[in-house]
Amino acid sequence: MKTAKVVNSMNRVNPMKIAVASGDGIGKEVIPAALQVLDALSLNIEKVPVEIGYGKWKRTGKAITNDDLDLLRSCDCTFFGAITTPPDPDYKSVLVRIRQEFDLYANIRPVKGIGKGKNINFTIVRENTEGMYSGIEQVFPDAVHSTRVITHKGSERIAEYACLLAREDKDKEGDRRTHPKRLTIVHKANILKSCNLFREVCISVADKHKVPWEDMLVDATAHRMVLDPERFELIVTTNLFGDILSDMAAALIGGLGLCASANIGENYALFEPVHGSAPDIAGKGLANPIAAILSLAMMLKWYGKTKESDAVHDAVAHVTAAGITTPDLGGRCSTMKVADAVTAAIETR
Ligand code: GGG
Repeated sequence: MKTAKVVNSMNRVNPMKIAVASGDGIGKEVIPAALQVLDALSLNIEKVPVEIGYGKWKRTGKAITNDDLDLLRSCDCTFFGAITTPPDPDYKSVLVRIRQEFDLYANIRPVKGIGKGKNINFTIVRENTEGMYSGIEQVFPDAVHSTRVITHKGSERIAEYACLLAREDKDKEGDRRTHPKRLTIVHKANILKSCNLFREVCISVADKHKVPWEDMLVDATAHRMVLDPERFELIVTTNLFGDILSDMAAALIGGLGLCASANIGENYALFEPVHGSAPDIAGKGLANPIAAILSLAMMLKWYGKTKESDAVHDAVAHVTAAGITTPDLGGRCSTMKVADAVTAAIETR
């Protein structure tokens, strides 16, 4: 089996080319804010705008087209904002479609407190292409069957990715990591046979890589994450469980406005804030741009620009510590004021 790379190591000759899909609602505010931060790094990056989402659906009847997918494909990766779900019974999630089309099987969601919950620091590795989001659904007159698909291959490659992450990065004291992180394998194997397969495959991959592991039922994980979130280092889990646990984890560190994510495949990746389009605050300059800015940092790291990625992280930590925050974190600053402060911190450092 081909092993995934934590950092993209494709040998590229041309400058980096990214598709920029702001999407809907606050996506249209946080993505330009993050791009301003990107510009401050003076990198040679081509940006290709791609319109997808509810706005496009209202205008054209389609939220995403094959031409849009080709445009995304013509770039190294996609920087994505947020999407509103159109009121259409036949609608298929744009994000699920992109994840499946590009086989973006690993959804990486770091949970790191930078103000509230500052000792919380773990990563959720969520399987991203199967599970409850397999897209296999049968609608009967009085019932709907949604098929949960867990495969050996899908479980093996997400476990392999998690084991790579277990040895990556620095430890809590900022030193080079000598011991791998402890992997928590989250499942519901006492009830679901599909979870039994997931659990067994994850254990055998962790043993192969000598990564210390524990396994935990998803309900117990939710309970312990609220009581003692600092105990977690790295979680690997299935699609729906990872979706739910990561939103809960976000609440422990100050909210979705801080949570970045990467959707990684063998040859392509998409980076996006975990939050949605938040129509209630859209257009008011209230949206927190930090999740989008940290997603940008994940993109730079994936591309191999580690120094620039670290600079973005440092600037965000500096600005947040200075109390320059949007109202969701108790501040009074607008989206662009926070982005301006992060830009200035990068320029002066
Ligand atoms: N940035 C994540 C996001 O936009 N989430 C909203 C979402 O999941 N929408 C469902 C869809 O893909 O239509």
